[in-house]
This record gives sequence, C-alpha cells and structure tokens, in this order.
Amino acid sequence: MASQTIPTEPFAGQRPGTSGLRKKVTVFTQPHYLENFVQSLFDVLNATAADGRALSGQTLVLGGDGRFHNRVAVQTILKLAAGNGVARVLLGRGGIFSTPAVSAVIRRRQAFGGIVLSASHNPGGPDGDFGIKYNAGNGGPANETLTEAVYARTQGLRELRSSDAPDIDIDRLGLQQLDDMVVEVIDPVADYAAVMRELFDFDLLRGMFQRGFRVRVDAMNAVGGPYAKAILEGELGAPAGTVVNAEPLEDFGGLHPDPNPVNAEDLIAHMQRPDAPDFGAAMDGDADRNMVVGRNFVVSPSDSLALMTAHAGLIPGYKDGLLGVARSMPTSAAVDRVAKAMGLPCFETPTGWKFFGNLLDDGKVTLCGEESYGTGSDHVREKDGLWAVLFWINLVAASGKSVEALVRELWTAHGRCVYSRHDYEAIPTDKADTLMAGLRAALPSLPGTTVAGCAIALADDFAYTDPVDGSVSQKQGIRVILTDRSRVVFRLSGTGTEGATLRVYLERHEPDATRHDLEAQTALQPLVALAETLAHIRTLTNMDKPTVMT
Ligand code: G16
Repeated sequence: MASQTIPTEPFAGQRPGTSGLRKKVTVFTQPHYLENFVQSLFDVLNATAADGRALSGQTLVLGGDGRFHNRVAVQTILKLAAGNGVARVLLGRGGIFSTPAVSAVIRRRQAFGGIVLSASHNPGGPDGDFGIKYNAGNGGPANETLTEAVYARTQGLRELRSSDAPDIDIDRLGLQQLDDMVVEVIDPVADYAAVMRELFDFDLLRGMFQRGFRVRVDAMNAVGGPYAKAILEGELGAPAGTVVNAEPLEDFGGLHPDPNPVNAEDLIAHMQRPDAPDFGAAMDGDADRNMVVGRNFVVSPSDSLALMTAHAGLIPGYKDGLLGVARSMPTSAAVDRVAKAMGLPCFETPTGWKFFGNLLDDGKVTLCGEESYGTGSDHVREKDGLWAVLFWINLVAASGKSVEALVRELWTAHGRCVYSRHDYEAIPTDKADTLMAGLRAALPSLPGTTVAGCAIALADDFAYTDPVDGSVSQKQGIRVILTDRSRVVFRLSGTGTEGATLRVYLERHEPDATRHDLEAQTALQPLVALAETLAHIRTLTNMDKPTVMT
C-alpha cells in the first residue's frame, strides 16, 4: 500500500462560515468535495505553519459528532493524512468526539491540531447537513488568516495525495498502522473527563445525587450523550435515566439538536411538570452548546454567562478569581454589569468562538459566552455544553439555591436584560443582501433621530480590533442602540446551509427586577416595530413572522 497522487478539479465556494465548512450532505458526498477541502487544509498547514512547524511528522486529533457520513469521512481523512506525511492520528473510537473533547485532547496531548466533523446544531441524516473544521494547536477554531488561506487553496487545487490502503477498524481501541502513519484509537471521553475532574467538586456532586437531587440532561440523540452518561451517571452516581436521548444517532432520531426552548420542547415540558427534576439541560449536535432550565424556568444564555461570572468563586476550578470575561456582540450586556461590579475586564467580540481564542491564550479572560447557547472557559478553546451543565450543578450544590432563585438574585442585583432573538430562515440570499445593504446605507443618518418612537443614540456596523494581534474584523453585525441602551442588532447567520438566515437580536434593560409580569415578546414589541421600520423585513422576505423566536 502506498500514497498516490490523484488529479482533481476545484469546487467553487468552499468558503467556511462562522465555524468551518458546512453544507448539505448531498454536497459533501460529491466525489472529491471533502477530499479537496482536506487536501487544501493539509497543503496550507504544511506550507505556512506560523511557528515554523509543518504538519508533516506531527500528530492530529480526529473525530466528529457521529452524524450521517461521519464514519465514511473519517476513513477518507485518515488516508489523506497518511498521504500528506502525518505521523500519528488520535482518533476517537467509532470516529466520535464532541467538539470540546477534541479541544481537550489537542491541549492535553500537545497535538499539532485537530479536525472536527460536525455541522453542530444543524439537523443530520442523508438530507441534513455535514461539516468540517480545523482546530489549531491551542485547541481552538482556526483563525481567519488560516481559514482564508485554505479557501484560497481550494480554488486552485489540482492534486490529492492519499493512501490507497484499506479502511482501518475505527471501533477497535489501540494502535493500527496506515502506511507509515500510526492511528491510535482512543476512548473519546477519558481526556475530557479528566479535565472536568480538575475543575469541579465531584465529591460534593456525588453527595448531592446521593441525597436525591434530580437532573434531566437531554443529549438530543447527539454526541453529548456518552459524555454526560459517563460523567453524571457513571462517575457522579446520578440515577440511570438522568441523561435522555443519550445514544448518538446518525440523524439525531429526527430531532433538531439545537438546544433552545423551541427545539428542546420535550425538556421544557418535563421541567414544567409538578414532579419536575431540580435541574434540566440540553446540548446540541456536537455538545458545545447548552441550555439550562430550572423548574418551570428557562435561563437565557446571556444571563447564564452573567451568573457564572458572578458566582465563579464557588467553583473549585475558578476559586482564585477570573482574569476577565468576554461575550459576543449580540449577547446581552448582563455580563457587562456583573463584570463592572466585580471590577473585571469585559470584552465584546464578533460572533464566533474563534474570536475568544486570543483573549484566552493571552490570559485576558477566563469565561466567555454567547447568546447562541454557548458558554465556556479557558479549560479548552471551544464552548462546552457539559462543562456548563457541571458548572451550574456545582453552583446549585455549593450555593444551596435553585436555578430560579439564582437568576432572580442576579436580576435584583443588576436589573434584568429582557432579550429575544428572531430568526428568519432560508431567505433568498439576494434579498438578505439587499436588506443588509439598505440598513448599512441608512446607518449614518440614524443617530439623533427618533424612528418608530425609539430615540436612537448610535448606529453602526460592528468592527473589532483584536486586542492581542491587532487584526481587524469589519462588518460583524449592525447595531442600533437607543438612548436608554436598548438595542436591535441585525446579522446574517454564518452557519446555515440553505439561503440566508437573518437574525434580529432584541434587548432591553429593565432595572425593576420585582416586575414578574415581563413577557419578553410583549416587552420587546417597540424594538420589533423599530426593526421592521428600519429593515423592511416583511416586504423583503415575504415572511410575516420569524421562523423561530427564542
Ligand atoms: C458557531 C460558532 C459560535 C457562534 C455561532 C453563530 O456555533 O462556534 O461561536 O455563536 O456559530 O452562529 P450563526 O452565525 O448562525 O449566528 P456552532 O455551535 O454552530 O459551532
């Protein structure tokens, strides 16, 4: 068996979005589609390693969320890796790794980098989505420079270098040889679980489960299941059945593994029952997102980040304090208020976990979070669903307070950020571009005017200068901020695979936390009207309401 050179033709538009290359499975299964992307990545990694190290002769981590095409893609990538001089691949058994676990393995084993196969929260199956992304040696998503270099390479690629060896057994733990390359099939949970043990008070949690604390974690038939089962039920002694939908299925059993109240409605229903567990949570396809739910009480991701910041000192891994915190721009300012009160630096970055990487690497922040149900810390360089679940359970145990009580305390101390995101999915791309262009054109004239009864203080297209490397990212979302600091943000999703998705983020600060009558959609109505007046969403999209409101 040997490496061979195979002629190929470039594909148009293999440009990665917010988080790697995501397309329909039918696109990924075209001959050479995946191969071209991976070969381009390997070419770039062999040519331009910033630290002078090339990929050849190094160790790569490989695994995915188990969705349809995962197993086939793993074999393809292994052969390309062998053909491109990779010395060793650490492969999760069955081709399985959650996204945060890949990050943990890269860091713990000092691998050169890793490849994650996932389309995250997007649906799976033969008609669903597939995705691939590269994580660098810090364990985090590739930066924009590398991503652009790979894209440029895909557009001129003419040759693949791949082994013609037979498939290896990806379900057998241990060492196998693929030409000159070693494939080490490892337990996908072990390294990750070791990291969690270092951060949380497992004895405290064991005691709490022994005393009858009840948790329901919905893994949505996705990759978080084996991790949650091993740690919660295996190690911490939570009763069997604590983790539901725990078996990763190729089509997620038809679920849309996006943990929000709409897609995780079964969890929400369980948490509203008279016999509801004490704590509920759901994770997404690759287990990097989380939604936290108390009894009859859903925690918004923005509040979750603020609350974790406020109470981090109760968690062993963070007891010495936080260096700072960061949130993506569309995430609510709840964490800003907590950080200010604690005297902590707080950074506002564009959407996309990769933007937190430099801040974490440089020791500027310890916790980060996003409105899109992502929270994480410097323990890895990805957001981490199960980490967030363990953080919250540890917090409930250490404080002796319920989820709802903790959030209400936060609101009493800092006021409440009433928040909602309205998504308009599968809009024709030209219409979405027209809408954004219209908004951009109107921006300079807005500050100081009153539109739809709202007094506008500032309107801009968010740009970010990375405080560590000075790189500038333009056009990261349109912000319209009112004189009372309420705001509407408009952004096109970077993770969809069908047309364009417009996201409208609505936020209003309510200082009076005693108001229990605030229903978000009603309280945010003036901002919805402002968004419509500014963006003409109905006319341009032909949709009279959002596809999803969370
Ligand atoms: C990815 C990024 C997240 C980001 C999200 C935004 O999430 O990793 O940091 O918040 O995309 O998605 P969109 O561009 O659709 O708003 P994931 O979980 O899909 O990898």
